[in-house]
Amino acid sequence: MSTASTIPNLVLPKTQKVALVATAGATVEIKDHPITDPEDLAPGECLLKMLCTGVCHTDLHAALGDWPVKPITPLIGGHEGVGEIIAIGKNTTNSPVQLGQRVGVKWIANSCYNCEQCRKGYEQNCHNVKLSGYTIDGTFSHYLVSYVHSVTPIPDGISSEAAASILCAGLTVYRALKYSETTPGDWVVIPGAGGGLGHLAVQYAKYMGRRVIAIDGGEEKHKLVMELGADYWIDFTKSKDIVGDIKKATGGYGAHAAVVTTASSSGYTQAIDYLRENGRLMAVGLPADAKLDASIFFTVFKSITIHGSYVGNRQDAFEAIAIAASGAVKCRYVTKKLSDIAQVYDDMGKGKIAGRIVLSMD
Ligand code: 8ID
Ligand code: ZN
Repeated sequence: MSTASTIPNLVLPKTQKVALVATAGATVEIKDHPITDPEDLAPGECLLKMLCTGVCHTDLHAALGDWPVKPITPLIGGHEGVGEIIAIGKNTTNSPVQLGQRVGVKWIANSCYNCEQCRKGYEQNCHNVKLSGYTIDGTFSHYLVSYVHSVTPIPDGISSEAAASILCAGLTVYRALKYSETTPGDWVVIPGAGGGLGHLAVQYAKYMGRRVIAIDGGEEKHKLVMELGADYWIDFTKSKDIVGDIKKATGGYGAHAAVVTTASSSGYTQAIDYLRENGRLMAVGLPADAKLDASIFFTVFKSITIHGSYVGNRQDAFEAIAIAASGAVKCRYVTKKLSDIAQVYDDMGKGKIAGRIVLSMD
């Protein structure tokens, strides 16, 4: 009989604190929760001692239960966390990660790697997918079960706090830019540029040599995106003509791509109008219950592509983390405690957060 392997002298407390939402729309609360016994880990599973986790707007959608696909309840949210592997399930073979290693947990907690979508590299669209903090327990916890074949190794040279939000926000916008079919010098519009995803999108886009038109609201976000290298700023709360502003910035032709990272449908408005011919609308932000209002005539007439871009696969995560670890992309975050989460959700719902909030598990 084989047993689980653990780090030396592992002693686990009886319970842990987690941030839990009892039913959709209920206030998030800090509760005691059991910790999985390493002997109960299935082959391929590992137990992580969490170090920190980012808070994504998706976690707020999950807590509110406002999407057409519903999360489990009671829900432990969170899907951009970094932890240390403290146990690996018995009979686990060919583990690419080791005890004591620092790894990241993504929204895509695990894929089967055998279905048609996985075989094609679309692990995020796996028919048997497990979603962190949505269909299984997430990173708003001190101890978490994860999967050795799906976690993302965190390289030395990047802190856990700096790496956390790359695992969702960074990876997602990195992939959207990768598939935007733009080339260096091309103009990319980023509605939501001052938010968690958006401020990383500005940086990945600049790293890839694109010119960036950042759209968001308020002076704090204006200052942030200009510091991060945006070439042009539009305040959506003030502009009377966003299409006109974008045409002006791009010599009259419009932008080559838009990576829409807002949580509100208003960020999608007019994208078809401000893209130039053969432009790409990369749909990333996930407003609840909204329809994309696009002119069919101009979508066809201008040969526009509308591309839904959903997080990314393991390779996208490796690439996004490697770029961040090189120092080229830096998450702008403020560190808070897990117990601050209700306030974080409140601020997020009001659009008050520039960059990201990362919760420390200390
Ligand atoms: O795989 C995916 N596609 C994916 C992955 C992760 C997150 C999608 N998301 C989704 C989230 O569920 C959410 O709907 O992306 C959206 C943005 O997530 P976030 O970056 O974590 O949210 P945020 O930090 O609140 O930033 C949103 C920004 O949008 C601005 C806000 O001011 C904020 O800075 N904004 C809004 I609300 N309306 C805007 C508008 N009309 C706008 N900016 C420009 N124009
Ligand atoms: Zn996310």
